[in-house]
Amino acid sequence: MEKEWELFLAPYEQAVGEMKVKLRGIRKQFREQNKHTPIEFVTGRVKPVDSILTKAALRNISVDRLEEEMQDIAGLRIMCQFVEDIRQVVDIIRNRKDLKIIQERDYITNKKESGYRSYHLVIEYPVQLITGEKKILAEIQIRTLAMNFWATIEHSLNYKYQGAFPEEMKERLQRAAEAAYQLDEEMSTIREEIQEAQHLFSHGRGKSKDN
Ligand code: 0O2
Repeated sequence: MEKEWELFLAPYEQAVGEMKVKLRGIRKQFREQNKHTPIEFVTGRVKPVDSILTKAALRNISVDRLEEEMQDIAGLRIMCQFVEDIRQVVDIIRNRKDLKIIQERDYITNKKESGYRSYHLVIEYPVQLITGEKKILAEIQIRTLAMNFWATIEHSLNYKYQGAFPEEMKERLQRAAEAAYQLDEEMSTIREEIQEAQHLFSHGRGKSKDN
């Protein structure tokens, strides 16, 4: 990678690293207190340079306006077991003092035409550099395991078809999204029983390992 890009992306790398630790820390606290954790697992990435350039061209964002106009150069993803957990995670993030929520996009109540469902937060996050503080934008996507399964599959197919899905594939994906939604609904109805079983299970065999 060119030195200039490396320097530009360094604060984003730092932010993603710090946020992963912090979000995983939330999960750890729930586990230590033997409570159901609304966070199943966390991933994070800095958008690759070629994806940044493709998206910038697509959205007419000039390269010297990336900091202000591209909100997902730093991206975090939080996976939850149940739809109800998503609300709890959003509330926890809202109450944090180390970041500021700039925008919320609720693609759960208002799913995208593709069938995509997730809750998006755009945040402003301050990183401490040797030159002082720098506030950067980051996007946090919060979704259930079922929503993540769908989005991951759809994303790889999207890559193959470059967004131009044949009609039949589009319909199949929409049906699969509906099935994922039904799965989330079913799991929600038996949530209390599942959580009770998980509680007993984790007590019986000691704490599960972290990822
Ligand atoms: P990548 O490869 O994940 O980084 P807009 O699309 O105009 O509504 P914007 O600014 O793109 O708005 O933000 P949005 O929609 O809140 O978030 C975009 C990101 O959400 C995408 O990033 C995806 O990660 C995810 N996403 C949005 N729609 C879909 C979808 O239909 N399918 C899947 N699989 N993911 C989706 P990027 O940059 O597109 O890609």
